[in-house]
Formats: sequence, C-alpha cells, structure tokens
Amino acid sequence: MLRPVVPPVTSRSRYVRGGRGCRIVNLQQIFKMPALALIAVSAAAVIAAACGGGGSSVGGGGGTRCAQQYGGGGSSGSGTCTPSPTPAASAAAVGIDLTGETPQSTTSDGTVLGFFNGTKANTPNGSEVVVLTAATNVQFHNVDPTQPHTASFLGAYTGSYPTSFTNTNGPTASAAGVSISSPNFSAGNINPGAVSAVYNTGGAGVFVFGCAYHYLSNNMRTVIMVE
Ligand SMILES: [Cu+2]
Repeated sequence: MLRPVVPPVTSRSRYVRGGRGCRIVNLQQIFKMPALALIAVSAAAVIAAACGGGGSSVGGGGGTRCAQQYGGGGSSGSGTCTPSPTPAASAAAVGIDLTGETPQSTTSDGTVLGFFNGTKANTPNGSEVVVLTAATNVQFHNVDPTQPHTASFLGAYTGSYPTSFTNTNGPTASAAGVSISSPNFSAGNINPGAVSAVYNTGGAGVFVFGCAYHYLSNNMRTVIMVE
C-alpha cells in the first residue's frame, strides 16, 4: 500500500514554520504549497527574464533586470545571471619605467628616457618616442618595479625640451577621459605596477611628456606623437 506523499495539513504548517528542523526535500510537496509555488515561479521568471535575452514577455525588459543586477541596483534575485558583454574600454598602453633604463637618442626628438609604447616589463633601454592614434583611449602603465612616476604634459615639442617642469598638476591626476594634451594634463602619481585612469589621446600633435619626480634629475621625458 502506497503512503500519501503530502503530509497532513497540521504537520505541513509545522514544517513551513519549522526552524532548523525543517526538512522539505520533496519537490511535489513544495509546489503543492501555494505560497512557495508562487515564489518559485516568480524566481524562475526573473531568472528567465534576466538571462534569456530579448523576446520574453514574462519578465518584460529582461536586459534591464540584468543591468540592474549588475549595476548595483539591489536586486534580490538569486539566480546566476550572465551579463550581456559590456565592451571593456580598450586603451592603448604607454609604459613607464626608469629603473634599468638609459637615455636613448632619437633622430628628430632629442634624447628620451622612461616612456615607451606598450607594457614591456622593465626592459632596459626600451625608452622611445611614443606614437598614439588621435581621439582614442590611452592608459599609462608604470612597469617600474620600484619607483613611482607620472606622465605629465609639458606642451608641444618645438625641437627642444623645456628647461623646467612647468606642469602644475604633477602628482595630481587629471580626471578620467580628458585629453592628454589639455593644459596641465597629468596622469598623476602612478605607483610601481599600477595603471592610470583611461584618458583620451585628443587631437593630433607632437607633445612633450615628463615625469614630475624625475624630469629635472634624470631627464625622464619623451615625445608623444598623436596622429
Ligand atoms: Cu619618474
């Protein structure tokens, strides 16, 4: 003789309110309880709407739910949700390093030191003129193992380097997104191994950049060509 799956009402109510002793493991039991069933269906709808992409009329605006969940909107949904790919702000990398570097002579931009294209880690004598594409993202990477640096704008390159460090921001970082050739732009203090905010390369030009800490003492400087 089969025993009934659903316990009597009295024991069911005790199960629902039960604390640690409550053990409801039978799905059929769960879905026969109206309140729990409603919660379960709602949760399923939320998960479907959040992760199922467009076209669902159940949740209405599934993408929004997902965006809220990942944007810190405080959703209480517990389902795993794969966010639609948010394009990472790709940015050209400008490496900074002084340790192990020696001044490099260039054909038309004088002697440069401490800046280079990309993020080659602490490569001796990697210093070079930096070339960037106009109106794109750029980020400064300090790959120096021991020393903090800045990348600070010192004006257009006119065939020689300023004899003094005139950038008034120096260790103070400019706001993310601004043009690196805006007046007194500085990527600010960048500790060893750290990166700056993402900035914009702005308009074309040939610009002098230097480190606030080592411009005068080491001639740590370069030309950044934006083209
Ligand atoms: Cu420096």
